[in-house]
Amino acid sequence: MKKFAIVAAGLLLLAGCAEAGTTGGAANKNVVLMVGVKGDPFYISMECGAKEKAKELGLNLTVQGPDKFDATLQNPLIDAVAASKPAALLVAPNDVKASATPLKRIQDAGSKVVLVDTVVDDQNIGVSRIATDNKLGGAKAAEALNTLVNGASGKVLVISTDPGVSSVDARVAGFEEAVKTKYTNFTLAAATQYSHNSPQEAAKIVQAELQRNPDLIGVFATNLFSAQGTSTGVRAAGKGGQVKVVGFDAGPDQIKQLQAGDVQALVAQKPYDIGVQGITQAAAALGGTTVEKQIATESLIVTKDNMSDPAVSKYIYKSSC
Ligand code: T6T
Repeated sequence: MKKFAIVAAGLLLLAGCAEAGTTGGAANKNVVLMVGVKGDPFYISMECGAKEKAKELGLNLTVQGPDKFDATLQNPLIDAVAASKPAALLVAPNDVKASATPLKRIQDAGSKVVLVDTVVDDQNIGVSRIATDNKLGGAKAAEALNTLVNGASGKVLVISTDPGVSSVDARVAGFEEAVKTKYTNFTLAAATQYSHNSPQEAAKIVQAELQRNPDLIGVFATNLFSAQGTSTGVRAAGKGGQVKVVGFDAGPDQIKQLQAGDVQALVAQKPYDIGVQGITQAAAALGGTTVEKQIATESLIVTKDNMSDPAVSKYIYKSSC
């Protein structure tokens, strides 16, 4: 019995080595998480989940990311990671098209690629794709905005980051579709405006739009930085609380803005869960077990009323693990 247990443990150990791939006979347990941009509480929270799971599975995780959400900055980092031949790469690509080439290169070189948060158009890239159901999140934002204005008719505006970012593009699509089909009381004041992920730019955009359309009743800002800037801009224009703001994400500063009444609803994602799933799927790919091709994670609406509920507050993003 004891002998059998020792043999079984030995086999498990070998299976463990095979799981993480091998380089030069030694087990390669190196996994890299390439985030969309450094210092963003969304990605920090994802990193926390990934770290926790990697520790549990005995994988070595390192985290990298560009200083700006920009494929011309992220792509060379992906190539540099490829040179270190990690067993797996978890990556939030900066652009649906421009990120594809370096990702194909690292995948062809043998690293398992798992897309987290954002994707590329090329369906051959990535053994698994894990992201919030962003289209649904956009529809939830439209519903929240409609609730905030009590179903009133009026002009609304969408402020996003950059076209070509899969996550925010899907949120815009979900919001616009909901406006077209369900919340027909809303009229889009203008085409979607792009802040290039800069809060300052988002603040400028909304202030300029309020000059052009003083009767604007609401704004949907599609991610953390555009939402922070939009809320600041609405307040600076003297319309805080009057023009309703719904923002995506739930960073610590966004929660302060919710408390202050500068934003009325947030669509919080579950980045920690995305990180856990990212590592889980990478380990499955390395171990040759079943990999889930596509995983859609949930989002929830956070307001001043529910933000202190532990079932909600546990999803507020972290600025460190
Ligand atoms: O909204 C998240 C992420 O989902 C998106 O892809 C990029 O922006 C954030 O990181 C928030 O800043």
